[in-house]
Amino acid sequence: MKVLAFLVVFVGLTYGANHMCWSVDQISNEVVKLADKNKDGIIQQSELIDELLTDWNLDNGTCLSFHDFTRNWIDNFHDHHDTAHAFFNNLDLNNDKRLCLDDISVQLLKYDTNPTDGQIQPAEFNAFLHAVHPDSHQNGGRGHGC
Ligand SMILES: [Ca+2]
Ligand SMILES: [Ca+2]
Repeated sequence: MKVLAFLVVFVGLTYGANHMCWSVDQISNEVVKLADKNKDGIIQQSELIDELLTDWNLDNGTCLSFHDFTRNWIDNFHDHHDTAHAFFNNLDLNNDKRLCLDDISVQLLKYDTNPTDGQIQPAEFNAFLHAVHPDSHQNGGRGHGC
């Protein structure tokens, strides 16, 4: 039994996974639900900033530390720590262990194509998440172990 537990942990650490077995699609839906405060089905940039400022403890109003990002991401979306870690690294383009609003906006804006309106439609966020989330290419977007 101990060996099995070890293997489960090891596989989780190696390949990443989600404690709730949420797929990348489910995580994407939950992010939109959480951020879309005015319930119009679209994430406005102001909503994204509000979400990160109010609830995720942005440092000086501009950047999230590695710890704050991963803690909030895991609390809200149930990824394993190593998955959240890998996700953070994918987003942290300049590798300074901080995730700043500019980093996030620049990457999200690439997916603002459907329509291009300065807002994030659910399909756009989904495309973004599939591009940057470590589980998107594993086990149908569920990571291993699900
Ligand atoms: Ca909205
Ligand atoms: Ca858009």
